[in-house]
Amino acid sequence: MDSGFNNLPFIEEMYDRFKSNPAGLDPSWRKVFENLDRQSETKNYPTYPSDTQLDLRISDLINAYRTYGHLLADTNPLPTPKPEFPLQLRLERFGLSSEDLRKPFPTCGLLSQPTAPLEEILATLNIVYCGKVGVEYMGLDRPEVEKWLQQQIEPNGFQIGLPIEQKKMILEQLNKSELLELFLQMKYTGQKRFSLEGGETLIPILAAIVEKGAEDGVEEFVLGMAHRGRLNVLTNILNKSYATIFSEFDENYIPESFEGSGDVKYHKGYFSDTFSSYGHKVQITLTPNPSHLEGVDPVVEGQAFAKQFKLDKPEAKQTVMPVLIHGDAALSGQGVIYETMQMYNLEGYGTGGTVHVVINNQIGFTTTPADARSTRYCTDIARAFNAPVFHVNAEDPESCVYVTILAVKIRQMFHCDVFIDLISWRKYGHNETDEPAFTQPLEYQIIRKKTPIRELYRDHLISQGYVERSMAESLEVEFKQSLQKELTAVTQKPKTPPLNHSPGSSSDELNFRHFQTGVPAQVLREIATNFCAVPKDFTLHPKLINLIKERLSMVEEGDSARPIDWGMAETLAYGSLLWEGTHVRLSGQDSCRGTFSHRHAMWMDQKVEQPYYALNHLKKGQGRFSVFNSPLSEYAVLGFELGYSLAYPNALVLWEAQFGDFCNGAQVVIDQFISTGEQKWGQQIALVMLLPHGYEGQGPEHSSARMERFLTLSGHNNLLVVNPSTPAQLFHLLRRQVIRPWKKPLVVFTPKGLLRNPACVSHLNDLTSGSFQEILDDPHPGKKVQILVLCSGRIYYDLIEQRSKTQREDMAIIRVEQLYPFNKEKVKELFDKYKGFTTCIWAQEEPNNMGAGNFMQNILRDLLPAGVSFQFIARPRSASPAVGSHALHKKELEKILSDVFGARQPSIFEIAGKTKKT
Ligand SMILES: Cc1ncc(C[n+]2csc(CCOP(=O)(O)OP(=O)(O)O)c2C)c(N)n1
Repeated sequence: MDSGFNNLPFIEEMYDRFKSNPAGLDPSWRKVFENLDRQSETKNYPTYPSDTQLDLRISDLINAYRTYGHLLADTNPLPTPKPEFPLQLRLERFGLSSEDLRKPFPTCGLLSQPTAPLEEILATLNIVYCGKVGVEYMGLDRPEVEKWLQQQIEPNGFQIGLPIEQKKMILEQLNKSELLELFLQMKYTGQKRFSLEGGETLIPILAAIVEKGAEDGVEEFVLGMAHRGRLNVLTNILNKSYATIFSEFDENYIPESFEGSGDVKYHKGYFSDTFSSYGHKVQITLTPNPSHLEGVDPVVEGQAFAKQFKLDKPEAKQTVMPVLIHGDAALSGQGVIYETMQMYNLEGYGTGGTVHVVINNQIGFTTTPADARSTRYCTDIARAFNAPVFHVNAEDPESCVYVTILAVKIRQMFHCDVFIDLISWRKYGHNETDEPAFTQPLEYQIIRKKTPIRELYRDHLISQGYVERSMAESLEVEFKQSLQKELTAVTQKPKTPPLNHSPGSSSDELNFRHFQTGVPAQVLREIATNFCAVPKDFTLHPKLINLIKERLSMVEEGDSARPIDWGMAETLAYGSLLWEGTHVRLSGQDSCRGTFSHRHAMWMDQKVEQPYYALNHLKKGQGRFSVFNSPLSEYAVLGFELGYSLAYPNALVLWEAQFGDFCNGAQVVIDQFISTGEQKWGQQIALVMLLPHGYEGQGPEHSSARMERFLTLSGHNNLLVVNPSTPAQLFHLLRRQVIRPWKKPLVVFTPKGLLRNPACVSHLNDLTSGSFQEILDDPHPGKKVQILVLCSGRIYYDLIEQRSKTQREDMAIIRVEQLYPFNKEKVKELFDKYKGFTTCIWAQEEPNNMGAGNFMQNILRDLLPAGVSFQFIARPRSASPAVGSHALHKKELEKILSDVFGARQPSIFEIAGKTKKT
């Protein structure tokens, strides 16, 4: 940088020129002196007492520039009104005035010489902190970052004199970035692509992340981003071929098999195994994302964390780096970012820092920053997590690359998040067919006259003698020709008919194939013994001492005195999978102990408050068990666990809601990722969701996990929706999730009161053989069955209790354990078994418009033999999922039971009206 550092006569000459003819002076110098003059105008600002030491005042002045210099930085490529000179930087504040400009002052380490004229100190501060980069890094409670960054930038500002090869590389990246957009605009006019134009410097930034990251030990990058610039990133960073992108623009394009029914091209993911220019091998994953902005963020973090966990080495966090690319409006508006960042330093979730890049085009669809946020910067969330932020002018690609190098180093050295706020503009409307001048007429008058960044930079390099115009122009021509060649090849390639394959449509034979998931009694005993062995010198809570004894006796005494309860069956499911070498991870609010105190996967030493995880002490060579109390978030934590599971498909990964009712806080993850990921993106998702569900009089927000919603989302065999009613069923279900070679997301409605219901138990024998059953026949049907009651979950226990009270012999009570996919054949077999029954009831505890009833009744009505009437018995239709009063709750349950047990033979009229005609 031609700064004139340490050159007082030069600065004095510039100041004299400024005084006589400000317009004739280089703008950067003009700014320095304008600021000085404006400072001297300041009145009425508290000053330092006159006897305050000079070096203290200067040191405070320097720190003020380090802290607030960004407020004056020239980071906006669009013309903006000159900012008010910040009070924090006014000379008077430091007991100084323009009279002092030429007087020598201590430099306090800013310059190499011990003293310098005040104007030289100020010129340096302006160049470093008020140039094309504004940096926020002071006061973040990261003194080590402050010191390090000052060492990097204070000698030279944000320019490092990049080698000529690197300058040429930036030019080449800008060429590829802008010319690709121009080419697509020309060939596919009117098709949406969410052009990067105005923010093309993103490509040199991402390339620098990969280059610098690889140099600093990163082997794998996990990226998440929205639609803007995605095609550019796919091709120019992940090396997806231009030909593939062109073929996706073809109006007759039909996705190939692995992509399912597919998604729009600007949502797709990609994986690339490549080399940095220095020959470092790197893997780059761009995670597919839905339209829902920022929803992908926690998924990326979960993937990165799982990859780090798998590496199982101390430097794992340095080896895998998450990178999130945001839009400015989304970054400041979407709460999931806060939830995601809240995890950055947590043992079970922190990935060692994320590099964030903001394509800050200063608009969100048609909404201006003034309407989009209350904060000064779109990045102000960074302050909450002490993350440094570099605001950088997109029209200065070299500064952009330099801040990227610094950002990567900060992440690698200090393990924190860091933001690059790429301040840019957007060439078109929200998409290419949108008219931006409806809402931003003046801004777009300016934007339409803007010179592309590529041209600005090319001309800068030419003017500096780094490249010749003819060479630069021939590079452009060559690239355009190569794009044309690829396009011609695509259009001439004969069309192959798409494979008639839809990945979600696994056959019934596959869906209902049973896997032997039992575990030999001897192994279960060993697991229980080791699990229940309290380490020497460990002080267990007295109640847990009893619980552990009971748990051991459940397995040791076998089928005799003590049956197996829910908590033990769950523990044995995890324990047996760990025993077989599978990694098990469970996370959720208060999941270590379990909200209902049934799990106790972590014991706390009562004297020293140190945790102990017995499931990690089963045997040598076992799988690793991780259990974490999550932050109080649903959206980000479920997204995180989904990402983890995607990156670790052979592990048993479970997310638990505190109550199933709260899972709608994560509805975007459920709707946009879990239930649709396979069909849209060909993802094999093995994640398990544990959702406590059940009507026990706890009111509207502690009763329902909204089973009906999961059933509405079910289609194309995308989900397993299960409501297991016995400990053994849970045991086999969790084991099946790992043992089954193909993966589907598993939604499990889990019990609350049943955890302690003496009727809800299993026996050791139930765990030692067999498999999960989608439908459970009645173990004690009546002698002359007339009425078949089908139900799911905890109401079964109310029904059998009532049956035993009423001693009814005309009923069989069948449990639908797996609601989706529904095993019709098994139900038909039971209809045959109870041939002659006249009434079929679907009984549920949820209101009539909720629960599984509406889903089930359509299926059951189709399957029922002719002449059998059908009744749907539930709580009355309701807006709120459950009543608040316990007394009312009991009355409602009594009504359900009396309806079921008062069920009478239907009239001929009812049969004709309500059953399928044959
Ligand atoms: C969660 C969510 N809400 C609303 C939208 C609709 N939407 C699509 S783009 C957009 C504006 C995004 O602005 P910004 O984040 O600045 O990114 P840009 O498009 O400017 O790159 C909106 C509101 C969405 N996709 N996701």
